[in-house]
Amino acid sequence: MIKKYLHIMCYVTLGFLFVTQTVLAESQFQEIMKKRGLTEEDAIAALKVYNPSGKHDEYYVFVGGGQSGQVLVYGVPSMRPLKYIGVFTPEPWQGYGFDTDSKEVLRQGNVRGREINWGDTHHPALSETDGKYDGEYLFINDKANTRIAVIDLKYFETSQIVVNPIFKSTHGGAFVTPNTEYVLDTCQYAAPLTNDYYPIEAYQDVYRGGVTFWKFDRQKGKIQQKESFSLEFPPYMQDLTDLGKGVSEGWAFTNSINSELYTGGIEKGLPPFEAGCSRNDTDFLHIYNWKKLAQLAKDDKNIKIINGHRVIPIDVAVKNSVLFLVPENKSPHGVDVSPDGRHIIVSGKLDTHASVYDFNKIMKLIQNRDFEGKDSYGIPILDMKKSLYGQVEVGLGHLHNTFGKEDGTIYSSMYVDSQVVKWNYKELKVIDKIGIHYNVGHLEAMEGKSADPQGEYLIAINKLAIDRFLPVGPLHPQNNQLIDIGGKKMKLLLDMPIPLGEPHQGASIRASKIRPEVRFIMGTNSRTGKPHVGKTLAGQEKIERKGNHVSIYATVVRSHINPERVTVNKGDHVTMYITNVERAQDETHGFTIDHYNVHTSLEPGETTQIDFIADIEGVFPYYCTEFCSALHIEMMGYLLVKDPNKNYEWIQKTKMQSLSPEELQMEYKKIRASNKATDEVIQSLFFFLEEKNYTKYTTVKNLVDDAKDQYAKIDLEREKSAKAYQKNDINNAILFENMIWQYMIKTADSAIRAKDLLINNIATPKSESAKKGEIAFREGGCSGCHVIGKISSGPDLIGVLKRHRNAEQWVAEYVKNPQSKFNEPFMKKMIEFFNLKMPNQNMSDEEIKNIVEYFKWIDENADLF
Ligand code: CUK
Ligand code: CUA
Repeated sequence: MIKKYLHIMCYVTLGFLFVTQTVLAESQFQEIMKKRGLTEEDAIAALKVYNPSGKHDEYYVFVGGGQSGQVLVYGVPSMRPLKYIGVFTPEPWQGYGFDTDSKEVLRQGNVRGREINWGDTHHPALSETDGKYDGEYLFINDKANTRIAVIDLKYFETSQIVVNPIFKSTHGGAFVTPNTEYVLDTCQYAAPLTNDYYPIEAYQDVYRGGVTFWKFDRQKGKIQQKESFSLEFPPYMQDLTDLGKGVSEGWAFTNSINSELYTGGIEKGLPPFEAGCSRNDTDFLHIYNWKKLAQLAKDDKNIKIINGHRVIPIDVAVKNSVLFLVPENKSPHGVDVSPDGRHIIVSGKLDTHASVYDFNKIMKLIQNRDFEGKDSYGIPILDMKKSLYGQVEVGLGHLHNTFGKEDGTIYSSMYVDSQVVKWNYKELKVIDKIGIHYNVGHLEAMEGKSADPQGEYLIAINKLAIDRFLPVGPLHPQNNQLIDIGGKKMKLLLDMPIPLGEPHQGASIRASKIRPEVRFIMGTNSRTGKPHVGKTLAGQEKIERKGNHVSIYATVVRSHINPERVTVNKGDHVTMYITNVERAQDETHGFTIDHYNVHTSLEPGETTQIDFIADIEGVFPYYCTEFCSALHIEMMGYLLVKDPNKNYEWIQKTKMQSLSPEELQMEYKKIRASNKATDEVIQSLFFFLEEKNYTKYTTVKNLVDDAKDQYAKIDLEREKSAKAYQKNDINNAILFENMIWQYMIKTADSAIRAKDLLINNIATPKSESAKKGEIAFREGGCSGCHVIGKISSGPDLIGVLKRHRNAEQWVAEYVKNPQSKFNEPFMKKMIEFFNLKMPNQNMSDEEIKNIVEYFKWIDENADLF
């Protein structure tokens, strides 16, 4: 088996098959497997998930971060984490909750005036177009504090938080309608919809559940609270929801766990809540038409206003035939509508059967008004048997479902059995089962809850990790497991520990559908996407005082903060606007003022605002918190807070040594000369790039733009330097020249990267052998003396294959045994010229062969170096 596999590997990766190589690779494989105690299956799993450096994943996965109140983003199949997005919880790396703009978003989540700084994030939902994921927005709920957040996937940042105006607990969110008109969130633990007190005895009469329809405006990227509304439900304790699509578009389905209307009372000696609410054999699946409800909600006569929010009462919904119930097996959890919209699958935590409802049957019963009866709130109840398509015995503790690529395929999680079960909801039969470690909750096949499931991989989002990872104390990480579902049998590929909260649902999307920005338009407020009021360009920096309010308009760029000294009075309100005037990709700066609990992350082009009262006196360094450049540590300044009523006195004691005028002149000349030389290098880089039409290659062009941005800053420094020189202020002239040099280095840095990339773009492709040869050349010691395109401690190697007769063989022999050629007349001259003899690098024949291939590639592309 492994032999066959390795042969295939060699075909794929090398493109050809040398017996010797196979044997070599095979023995290496086996050696590694033996050393690490891996089986063949392990090795295959590793190959399926491994991404070599630089290779991207095929899918993004967003998972609710649980008690971290965040959203975790990782890639599949590698399972490498990419980001934790701060949502309901302050997140210092992103400055979230530590700068004024992000605080504004976070504080939208205050509940009844109270600051809340955490969340319990469960269900991320991607925005949809025709029931398919479009990659524009992500929504996430907070179960603990009844909130929904909007994340703009242009920036991967939270842009809005809304608080539910009537529910005291929600869980069934976020779920979106097939074109993202509404984001649904259902009540979980029933309570009065007003904010008043009612005794628990009033549960049946006054406590209520319901569902909130948050209106989403895609153009604005915001939930419109005024256009949102809710539908009242009995206090059945609604749980999860799914939206109809295809044939069932316009309808929604929400299950519930407490048809008993039980309210616990363990402290009074009554049976606990869990016993009372699972007494009945069935609970209720709520079936309602959101399209018609949205129409009804527009008319004032159909609604009541509670806490300023439009609510459709149960009786109005019943009268208009838009709300029905159907029994479902007791204590259900997930409800999922099939990709074509016809089948509705309900999981039963306490039942080994999964129930498949038939939307067509449900509609027929509704049309014929064929009801089994009414509940105590007057809602018509459909007959369960007549609504069912069928039931399948899947296992114990069935929680959630996700759909596969092939028609009828569904994957379900069995919490108690610790299994993922693959079955067919059309043929009503189980196909395959796989063990999970341990106790799986949600599961997500790629785009598995959309109208367009992709199959391939599945993630089991588990509740317990137990012994899977290195122990880190009694609180264990969570375990997300990657499963290959591309073949006949499911195969476990990889475990990923999640170290920050217990994730619930995951939502995955093909990577090609996500199109994030790499930089902001200069001066953007990332939380609004609009120009920031404090946008400041280089040269516009200033400090303004109005009464006791000091506004600082600052810029940051490699590697300085402008201004570098700010003095304020104790008690001043300080507003600092900071713009990152970089345009280079990934040139983020961070900013903090020590001891003032402020921090922000500034991505290229971004402006953010920081506000604080300078209420403690003293000297407070501020600095850049992101290692942005070689002189990052130097990127700092001082906030000086003085008490205006005090006199500060000190006598200067230290006398600095200074340079003589002659020494100053010498230093000035030196830096000027070095700037001139550096500039020549830059000009030659620009010349090369222009000549090779760099604008044709987007990434190269971005880099050259970055380089030119830096270069453009030099003119101003030159002026300053010249002015200082004229005034005979040589000291400062030198410092300005130094600044010029800094900008030149930054220019050269980007331009060299651009040149390398351009060469890669336009050079003929390297053969596998040449690629290996390049590695051998770099790592084997050759590059210590030889630089391609330049004479350095050794000769330039462009054309080395033309310098000798029978050159390939000659070079091979020479590398193998340099000594053997030292007596050839040409070599004697070379040794004399460089005053060096090439050492034996002990290259293998294979490596030498590859190096010769690399030299051939160099000659083919000689004009590029
Ligand atoms: S609930 Cu967590 S395992 Cu909030 Cu979706 Cu089922
Ligand atoms: Cu900017 Cu470090």
